[in-house]
Amino acid sequence: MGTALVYHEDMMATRLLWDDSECKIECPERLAAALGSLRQCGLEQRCLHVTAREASEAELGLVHSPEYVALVRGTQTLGTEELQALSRQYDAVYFHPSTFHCGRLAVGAVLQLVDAVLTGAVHNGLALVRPPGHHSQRAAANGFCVFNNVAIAAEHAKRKHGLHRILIVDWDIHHGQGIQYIFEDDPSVLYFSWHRYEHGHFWPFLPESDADTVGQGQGRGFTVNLPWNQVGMGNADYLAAFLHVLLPLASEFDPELVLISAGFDSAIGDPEGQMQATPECFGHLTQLLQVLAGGRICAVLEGGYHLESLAQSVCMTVRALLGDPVPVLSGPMVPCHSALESIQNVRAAQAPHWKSLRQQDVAPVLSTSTHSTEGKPLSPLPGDPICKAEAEVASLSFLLDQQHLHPTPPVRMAITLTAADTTLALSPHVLRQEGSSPKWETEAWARWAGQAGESVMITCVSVSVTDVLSPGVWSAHHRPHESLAQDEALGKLLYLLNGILDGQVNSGMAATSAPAAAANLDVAIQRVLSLGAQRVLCVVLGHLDRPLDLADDGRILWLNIRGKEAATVSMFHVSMPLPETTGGFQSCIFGLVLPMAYGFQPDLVLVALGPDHGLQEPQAALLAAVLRGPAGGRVLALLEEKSAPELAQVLVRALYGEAPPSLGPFLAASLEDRQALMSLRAQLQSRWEMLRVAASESTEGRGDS
Ligand code: Q9C
Ligand code: ZN
Repeated sequence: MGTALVYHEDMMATRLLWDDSECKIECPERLAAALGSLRQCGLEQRCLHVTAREASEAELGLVHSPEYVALVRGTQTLGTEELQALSRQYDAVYFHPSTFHCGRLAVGAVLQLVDAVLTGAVHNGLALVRPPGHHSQRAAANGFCVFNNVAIAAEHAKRKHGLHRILIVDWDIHHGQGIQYIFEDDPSVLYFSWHRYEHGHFWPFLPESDADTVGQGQGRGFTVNLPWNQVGMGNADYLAAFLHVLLPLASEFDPELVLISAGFDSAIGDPEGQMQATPECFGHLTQLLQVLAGGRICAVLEGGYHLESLAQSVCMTVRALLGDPVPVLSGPMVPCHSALESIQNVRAAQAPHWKSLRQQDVAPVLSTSTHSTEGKPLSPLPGDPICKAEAEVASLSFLLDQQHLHPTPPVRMAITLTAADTTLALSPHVLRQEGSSPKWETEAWARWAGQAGESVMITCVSVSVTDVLSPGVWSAHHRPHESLAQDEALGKLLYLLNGILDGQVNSGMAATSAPAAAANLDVAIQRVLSLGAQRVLCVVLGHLDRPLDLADDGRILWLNIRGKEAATVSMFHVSMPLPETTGGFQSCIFGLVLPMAYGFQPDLVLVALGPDHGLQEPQAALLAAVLRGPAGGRVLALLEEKSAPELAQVLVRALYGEAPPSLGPFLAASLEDRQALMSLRAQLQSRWEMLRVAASESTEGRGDS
């Protein structure tokens, strides 16, 4: 099991044979650049290679008319003049004598990828293909596209594999109107596309690309268009679109397969898109999609015309597919006014068709005053920690710079376990950490936890990470399973924290005894701060008290998912009830936890499961999986040693990068859970702008991000 890379070098053959400034950007070097970068990053070598085959004409016929297929077949023997004359019959298309061969290879590549994923040969994969497909229609080439690779794949998944629900995510910067037309009345295919639109002034200039086109007949609500009306959309805008539009609908739809029309002309530097999203963004988008369909994702190249940006974005996508951590998202996590208007409009247009939107605070179209006045923030802002981080020379920035040079830690996941947890089956890639911090240090921290004595803490902060962690100490040897003393568990926890902040280990899970859980969390927070972390996100489930002496200075964002009621103690101390239904849980995660987590841009995420955490295993897995995003995968989970081994198992798998299991059938959120989310959003969105789902006066006039 792994990630498939489907490709055939023949797909470099098709190219423009005459002068055409519009078409010349769709060139063979695109594939060479993407493949070259994958090799250079060592990613290509980690994929399972599948050589593309030519699709049969019957397979092309799943979507295209026989006459159109025959016409394209006929181009193989045409001369340049005739090819050019035929190309002029279509909008932004060129034919080459190899077009039919390449087009069949492109379709065949995607079919092989779908077969590999749906037979369980691989988890997921990427097809690097030319020509692209999403503009192609039943009987027409369009926008560099000849055959509709992704649409044929969806039809194939229905017919050959009996699938009933397929999600197509089209993150290319152009509207895939071809896919939209093919499935507009089909409720078994949910088509989501964002695209540069500029109120209809951008190619392909179609009114049906706007947010109010939602599909027809049985397919109403299964076409989702998010038009961008300005250029310059960036990471925060794309992330907001996923969190507030795509993910709620897609979770409710509950797809069996996700197809990505993966065009990278939506990335920074692209001459067509003129957008600002950085390559990492596509890794994060991929990671988020992995919570759907059990991680069965087939990504298919569409556009992308800035060779370096394309190549880097492809690498980030493949890293996420492989389960590697993705580098943190850069830039201000504030969606721009125009993006929020678009998000607001598509939510309003789709609300009649989706429970997950209907039950939320969907503002009316083009409302300019949606900012709620109920529930004002209870405390003033304690200074913007993000600006502070930029101004200070943090000791952690040195560590993080080092990690930039070696972005993937040698150990992806390490766990400290006690005798109680021996039933946990370990992947060969998950390390059972035997190392412990020095006895004197552990004892000092244990004393500190007992007394909260500051003098002890000062002694400890002078210890450098390298003193504590020497290379080669991470070993997979099993030790005799005697029960661990509390100090020993703390020593291991400290050692693991050092490993994570030092870049040796990406994520970890530490066992703690129930009585020591709160104290250990307290020590972990102080230790991370003493090592120079600027921001630590604590996601606490169940009853675990927030340390009384913890300063509310913006360095800790404390999210307690357990509270009897939704409460904003401060902008950095929030409590919310654990929703009762799948739909309620999903909107809590996508609509509240993730927007705040990404907006905070933490150096580390601590997840602590206290007593009565109330999480079912699939919920715990989803939470752990998505919390890998905001801090580049640096997550430490604290688990009570008496926890069910099944819970430990799903957490390890999720933190390791495996796709979480499905939450089960969608059940709409209760009225109470809906109201809790709305009230928290209203109280928090002035500070946490990623929570916004609608444009408001306070962001009006803000330029491109
Ligand atoms: N400056 C794909 O990305 N030209 N096709 C638009 C606007 C056509 C794009 C001109 C762009 C086709 C797959
Ligand atoms: Zn495109």
